[in-house]
Amino acid sequence: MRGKFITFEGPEGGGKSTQVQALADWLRKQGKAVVVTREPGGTRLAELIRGLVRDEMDDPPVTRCEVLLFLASRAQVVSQVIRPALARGDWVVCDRFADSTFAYQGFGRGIDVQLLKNFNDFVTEGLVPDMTLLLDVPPEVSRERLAARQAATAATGDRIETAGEMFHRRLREGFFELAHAEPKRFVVIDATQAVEKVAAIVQDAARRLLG
Ligand code: Z5A
Repeated sequence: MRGKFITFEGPEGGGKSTQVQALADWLRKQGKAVVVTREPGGTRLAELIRGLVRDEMDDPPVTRCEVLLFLASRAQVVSQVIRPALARGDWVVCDRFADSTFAYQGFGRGIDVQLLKNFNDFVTEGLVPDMTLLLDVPPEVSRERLAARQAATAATGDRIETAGEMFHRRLREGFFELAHAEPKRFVVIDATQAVEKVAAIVQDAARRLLG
């Protein structure tokens, strides 16, 4: 029997990486084999692409190039990691997927969302998550969390994190619009709550897939 495919989405600093690990641990306790992956990334080539889209460089990718890099990464991880895992019956938990392209490159950067959906269908061959957990935080909370993390790790914000305020507002609205259009797939979670509270809501949602 095919496994289930769960994605986490939302603005930066919403706690996706934290909740991906917590959900994977919980699913394993329920007896599921779980594969954790992320976008961009998840295979050797896709991780190289991740470096390219996140780096500060003298000649950063133009928007159309950025779209194609994210899609190229997705083609790799879908065919080499996600589809084989689902075919084995494993559950796949993925940190970002196609909705990030629609929100960031579509609503954020202004590329036609329908065009992005067509490209996305090409690279995923129609693969759609069984459930998408949208961890919503307003831009102020996102900024505070990233600043705290940067202070703790001496890291600097990447090219997308440092995009302007309006960009971050548009992409948050974009995520809401995507969720509104597919209420059966999306679960929208107020991710300003404590980590444990968010994890409990995520588990309740996943219980529905466990049947
Ligand atoms: N991107 C795109 O443009 N198009 C695409 O198609 C795709 C992606 C697939 C990926 O970067 C970038 O690529 C991303 C979108 C773009 N844009 N940026 N920038 P990434 O994967 O490195 O970054 P991210 O996905 O935005 O994740 P993040 O910044 O690491 O945040 P997060 O994973 O959502 O949160 P976290 O790492 O779990 O937590 C962040 C901090 O907050 C950390 O210190 C936690 O301890 C803390 N935290 C977490 N939860 C809480 C709660 N509940 N309360 C308080 N503090 C918390």
